[in-house]
Amino acid sequence: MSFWGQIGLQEGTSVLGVEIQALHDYGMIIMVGIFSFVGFMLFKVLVSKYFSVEYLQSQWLEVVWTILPCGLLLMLGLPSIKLLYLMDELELPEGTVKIVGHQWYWSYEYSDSFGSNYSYDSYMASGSESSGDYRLLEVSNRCVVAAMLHMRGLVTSDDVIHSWAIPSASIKADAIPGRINQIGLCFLRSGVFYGECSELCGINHSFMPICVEAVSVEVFTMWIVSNHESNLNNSNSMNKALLALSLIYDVFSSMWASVSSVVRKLIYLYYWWFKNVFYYGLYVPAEFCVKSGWSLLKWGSGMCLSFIKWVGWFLVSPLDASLYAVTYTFGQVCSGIWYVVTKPIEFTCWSVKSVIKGIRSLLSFSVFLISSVVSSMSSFTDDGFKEVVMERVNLNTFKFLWLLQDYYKNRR
Ligand SMILES: [Cu+2]
Repeated sequence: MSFWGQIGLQEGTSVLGVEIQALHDYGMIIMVGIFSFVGFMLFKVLVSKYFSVEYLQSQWLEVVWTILPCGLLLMLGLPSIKLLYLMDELELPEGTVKIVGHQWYWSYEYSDSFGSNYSYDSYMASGSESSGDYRLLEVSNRCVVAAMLHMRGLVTSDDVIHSWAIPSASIKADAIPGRINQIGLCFLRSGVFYGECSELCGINHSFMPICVEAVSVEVFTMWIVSNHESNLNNSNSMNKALLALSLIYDVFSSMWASVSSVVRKLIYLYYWWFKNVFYYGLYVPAEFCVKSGWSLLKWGSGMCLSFIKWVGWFLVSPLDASLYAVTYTFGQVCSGIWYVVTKPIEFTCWSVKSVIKGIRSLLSFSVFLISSVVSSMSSFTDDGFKEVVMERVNLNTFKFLWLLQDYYKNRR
């Protein structure tokens, strides 16, 4: 949460929050640089006494001061666009929290893969200042999520437009009646994070705070399971079996998805290897060598054989053989001329084709280069951090699924 006298943003508490705040710092560095440079030049122009009546144009300078701002704009815009898309990218979340805005409180529902239909309302806690809590920020029931687990929030509203926001996690989603907005909830650590309704929704807009409590996966699972227990006490056994079945189906479908993606990648890798290394690197040159060698051999032996034959013929009837030799040579010369005339056209066609091919590969290479630059620029956290986060999220996912599975196994 924010404190008195705080100038910068709140410290990032979610995976994307860290990236987004780093993007802010990165943008600020570039913009401070631009402001300093432009300010310095302006100051220089105002106080400078140097001038030249002959220095009227410079093409190169114009090219530079067109390209340079374009590059700067790309450097500012591309990481931002990439992060924007990453924020909407939510593939196979482990759990879902439905967040519904009301006039003037929030309600949270946990009914996705947990097998429970648990929901509760979250009002602003009254008299929070006297109990030592944060004024106008503490709530009666907090939204509980698991830290370092891939979760999602579905935000909607019951009446007017509200907005569910946690500034430290860089989350803000409008709660619109009749629409569902999706947000990723992957907090980096356990803790309590505060926010407020961020869309003017009526007279008590200021008094519907948001309070998220991120806990460890073990605690979260225990909490979900205990809610499920209390829920099940009111439902029949048929329901229980259905819920267990749906859970098992979820586990198997996610396992199947990961296995099939790995197999797909392996097949693609094999195809790529076969096509590029085996086919172009080994097969095509070998085929060329064998084919051309064979045809050269055939041609050479054919020529030798016909020459020996011709010599025999010449000894028998020199006139006929000489006449044949002259016509044969003439035919060869004509075909040579034909070859010389048509070959340049063929060569031109071939070179045009190759140039087009070259341009195409150059374009695809530049697209590849730009995309790799974008992907390297949009990630501000180092690879070590990302690896740790991935490892922890994977571990927590397994832990979560295992705990739930264990629970259902013991229940049967
Ligand atoms: Cu509001």
